[in-house]
Amino acid sequence: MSNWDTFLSPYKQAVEELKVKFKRLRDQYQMSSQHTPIEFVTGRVKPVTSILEKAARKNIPLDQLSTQMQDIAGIRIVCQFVSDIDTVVEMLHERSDFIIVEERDYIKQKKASGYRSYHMVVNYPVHTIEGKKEVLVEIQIRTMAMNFWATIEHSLNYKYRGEIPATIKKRLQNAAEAAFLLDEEMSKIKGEVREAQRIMMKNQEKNYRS
Ligand code: 0O2
Repeated sequence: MSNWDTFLSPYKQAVEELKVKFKRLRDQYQMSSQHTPIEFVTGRVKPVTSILEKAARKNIPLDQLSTQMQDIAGIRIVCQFVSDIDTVVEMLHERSDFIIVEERDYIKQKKASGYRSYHMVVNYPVHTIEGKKEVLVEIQIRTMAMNFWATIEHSLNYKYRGEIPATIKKRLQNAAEAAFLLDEEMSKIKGEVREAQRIMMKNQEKNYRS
């Protein structure tokens, strides 16, 4: 690849634009005092070293990165409850600013590692001085519990270069089960939690007005 900055520029633009759009949705829910299915949104462009490592691991020729590597641009939408993930997925299905090309439900079908998350790959058009360019963006939708587990597991994987010792792997699987149970328990008191958050939000508004 002769110029990574040029290649990655539309991906950066896609991440910036989608972050703004999804954060705005969260703000709109908050303004209307409704429960927001979006707790927070993050995004990143895959670092060049990770792109090269993944391309080598998956045998992807560098001139086919734009069609064969789906997560060069990544957006993460983190929710409070598992049911919020369904709401977000439905919302994304309704949008007309991108085309969904693939969906992977690692919540119904968790990975062997214990990883749970909903992945949606979309074809997103960015408008540049050279015209319209479509890029693939991977949107990961997960709960805070799923995110906590994935973040920890990701750093351990990094530390052990993908070869996590068996004892730690076992503990991670236990932790994945605990995160699953946490999501289940929270779902059972979802109504209570939402009501409490609604009251808190109303009080905050009152404090601002007085
Ligand atoms: P990053 O940016 O460091 O997070 P593969 O890369 O082979 O696992 P594939 O087929 O490209 O997977 O697509 P997949 O699994 O739908 O998405 C890959 C991304 O999902 C990973 O990106 C992670 O962000 C996340 N992910 C998938 N499996 C796991 C897992 O077992 N543990 C954790 N912590 N995250 C996972 P990268 O490439 O790791 O990059």
